[in-house]
Amino acid sequence: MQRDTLVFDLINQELERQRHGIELIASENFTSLQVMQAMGGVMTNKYAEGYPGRRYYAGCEIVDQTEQLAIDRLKQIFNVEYANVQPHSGAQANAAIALAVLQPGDVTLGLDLSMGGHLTHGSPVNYSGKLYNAHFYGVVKETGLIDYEMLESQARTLKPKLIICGASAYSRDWDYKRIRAVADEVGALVWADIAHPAGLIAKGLLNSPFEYCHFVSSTTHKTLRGPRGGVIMMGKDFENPFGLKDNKGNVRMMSSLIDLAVFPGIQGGPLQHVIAAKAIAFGEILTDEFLIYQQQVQKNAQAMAKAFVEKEYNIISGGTDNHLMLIDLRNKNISGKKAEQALVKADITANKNMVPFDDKSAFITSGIRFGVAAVTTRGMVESDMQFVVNAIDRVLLNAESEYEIATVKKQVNEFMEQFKLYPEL
Ligand code: DSN
Repeated sequence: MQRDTLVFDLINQELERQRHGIELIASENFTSLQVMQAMGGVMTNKYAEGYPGRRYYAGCEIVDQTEQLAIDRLKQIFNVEYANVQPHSGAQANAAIALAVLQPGDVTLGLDLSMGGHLTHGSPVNYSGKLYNAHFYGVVKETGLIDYEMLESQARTLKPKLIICGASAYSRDWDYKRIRAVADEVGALVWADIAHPAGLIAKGLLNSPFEYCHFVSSTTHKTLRGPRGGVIMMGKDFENPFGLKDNKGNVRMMSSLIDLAVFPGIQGGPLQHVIAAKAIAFGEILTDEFLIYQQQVQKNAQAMAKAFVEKEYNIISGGTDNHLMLIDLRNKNISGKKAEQALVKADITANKNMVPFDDKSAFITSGIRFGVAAVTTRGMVESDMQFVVNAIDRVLLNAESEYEIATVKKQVNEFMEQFKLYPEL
């Protein structure tokens, strides 16, 4: 078959874009070469509906072993009793938890998308807001911190079946114990979506949700630095308290209900090449090297936040505990959209983001979100954050000047030469 040079040329152009730019999208990272190689390998050819040892197809003896390795390593990383590594993405993991726990019309309580939450936590444009009766809590206007009092009073009034914690644009740690206390009071289950800070939690640098949250979902490609995908975990398996039944009318342990919700509930054949890559990434996470990486992520985020504050940027909540920060640009007289567009011209990639109590639409926004997981993988340390913040500041102050932006782009490309990316490719 003739090689498709058109597509491979584009893949090479993408590699060069990643090499030359400063990647600050908080949900992105760079996998190891071995993780990528597994994703491009022969396991993509295999159908394996079902679970290890219980498949609907023949010839699964080998993929059974990679999937079991991924499960065992993930359980070891977070010291949990149950793990499902089949969700194709974080959104799929979240859909499976909802399917296992909720009936259409049930009440849920999650962080508002416009306050840093996620689409799958009840947004009206998502299945989670269309199928379920979704309600929200927010952050305190003055501090930018989760409004636990609002969460508690909403929970007491609405009596949700499921309380959702976790965020896409929140830079502080969570008080899972406090959320569980009100959940127990009102008879709700608690689900933590740790897609963003999972890598920091894995290495003990942030609070662990497992003691207090019945379900935990995550993506595997953000701070966990694995392939694009999702996982579901439970610290302890338990009999489902609402007496939910499977399709044969049997009350089952939650682990069985989650397994059934992933397959056959919302997915068909698992992506065995991605599951093999997850197993490799989870092996990497178990090393001491990964602890050093996560410590550097936290140090870099704090150094970046400090440099922004020194330049009078308004970081929501005043700083960061994790790998990201959300900046309100209103005192800089530039919208999130305009900032994103100007930065990308200088080969700095970040995403516009609504800030709490934003007066602009989700397409324009008053904010921008920065994360340091990817640049830390490239090898940047605290002292490099000053260059990065100086470059961003110069672009935002001169967003209409093609000359200034071109000058910063040249500096960025020269700066990134020292941080090698996939030298083998
Ligand atoms: N889109 C991801 C993020 O950027 O945070 C969440 O799904």
